[in-house]
Amino acid sequence: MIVKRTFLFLLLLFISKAVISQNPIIQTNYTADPAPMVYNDKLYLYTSHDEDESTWFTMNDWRLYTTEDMVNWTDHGPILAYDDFDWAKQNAWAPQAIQRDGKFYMYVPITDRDGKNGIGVAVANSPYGPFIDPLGKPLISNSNADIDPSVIIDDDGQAYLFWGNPVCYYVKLNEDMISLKGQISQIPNTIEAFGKREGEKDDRRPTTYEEGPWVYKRNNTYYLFFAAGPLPEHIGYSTSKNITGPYKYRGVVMPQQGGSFTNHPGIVDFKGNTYFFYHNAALPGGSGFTRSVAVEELIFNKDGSIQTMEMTDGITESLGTLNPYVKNEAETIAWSEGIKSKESSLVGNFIVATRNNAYSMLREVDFRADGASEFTARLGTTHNGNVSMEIRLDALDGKLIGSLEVPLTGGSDRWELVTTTVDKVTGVHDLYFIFKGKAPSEILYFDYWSFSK
Ligand code: FUB
Repeated sequence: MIVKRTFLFLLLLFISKAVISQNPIIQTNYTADPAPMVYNDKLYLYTSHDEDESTWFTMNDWRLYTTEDMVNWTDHGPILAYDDFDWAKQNAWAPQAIQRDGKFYMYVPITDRDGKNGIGVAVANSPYGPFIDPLGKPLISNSNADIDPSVIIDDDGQAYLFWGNPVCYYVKLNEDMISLKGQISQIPNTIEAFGKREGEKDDRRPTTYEEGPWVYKRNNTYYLFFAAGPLPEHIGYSTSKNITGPYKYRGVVMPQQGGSFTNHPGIVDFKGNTYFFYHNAALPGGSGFTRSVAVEELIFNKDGSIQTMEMTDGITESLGTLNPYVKNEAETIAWSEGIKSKESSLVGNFIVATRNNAYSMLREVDFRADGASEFTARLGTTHNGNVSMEIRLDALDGKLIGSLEVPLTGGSDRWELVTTTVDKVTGVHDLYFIFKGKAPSEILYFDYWSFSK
């Protein structure tokens, strides 16, 4: 009997965990144009940012998210904005960042004060910034095709920048990463390199190449991923034995899906796997101008070709566990609903619960064998009474281990530390914070939390 019950419990646990969707990976803001970078065993994901309720590309800044396990993501907020560049007017579009000799370089497309597209570069001593513009002018100001930079440092140390819509340009970078070495060239826009475009007569776009190039190297083969037309975009790829080509078109990586008329590839190796980041319109309120970033594992065939993939629930297996006995930021989230992220000079990044029963969830939290019995959180509300937070395990209606009343602090610039006892919890669990309050918006602010024994 006990064995049967244990089996049923484990089966239920397995089923409830198996259906958890992880895509889109960011639910607290609209994000697009994912640019992953790995540094010191951590994955840094730089994104562009669609403002809420955008009906055009209303994009003012670039955001950063990090993960160590591919399911729990920490929001570091906006780390660079177009107005950090003196010469910029608007359009903080698709970025990419790279590390060289302990410095971090972000390449970003921007429209300048004369309405001309260009590519700027910003430098920092840390992947979190602050990033500053060392040039005071665009690094690339070649043509109106100057968007969507992709940077790679080859094994011989030579850095290359690729970019462009509706053609793909490239240039070598000097070791300083902020100046060009030699002439700008173009990957010939041939059907052999990029495949024939179907269903659209546009003399400037004879091939499927549209925009968003991303160059990735594996086993001495260069893969040129790109957003491909006609609209809505799909993702295609071409390969070459030389970084500058000639490239040969190899087919579709991801078909047209997801409700956004653009898509954008970002590829990285991390902890033994290769990940393919992209965007779609999957969040509530999503559209071609309110997009959201998602990720899949990229699978190579034995011959180096790539298996075409669908947009799925994403990476549902964590690559590690999360330690609840250290300070954890409230903006570290595996999944959430009704939550927005914000930032202030006082506490940095924090989250806001925007409605009753909004929640955030973390995956694979390891309470270990000796277990936790206390929970502490830094939070606050502007509402008097009846604002609370529940702590549950493994499901939204899973075991309630504790709850706390949220103190009236009077604003997101005023915070209190609150400690409550919780039912003893041991082992590895998904952890749910569920926020209760009757106010129409912004029911509470939440900065960080930890458990203790
Ligand atoms: O996000 C703005 C633009 O849309 C990007 O630069 C393109 O790649 C497309 O995603």
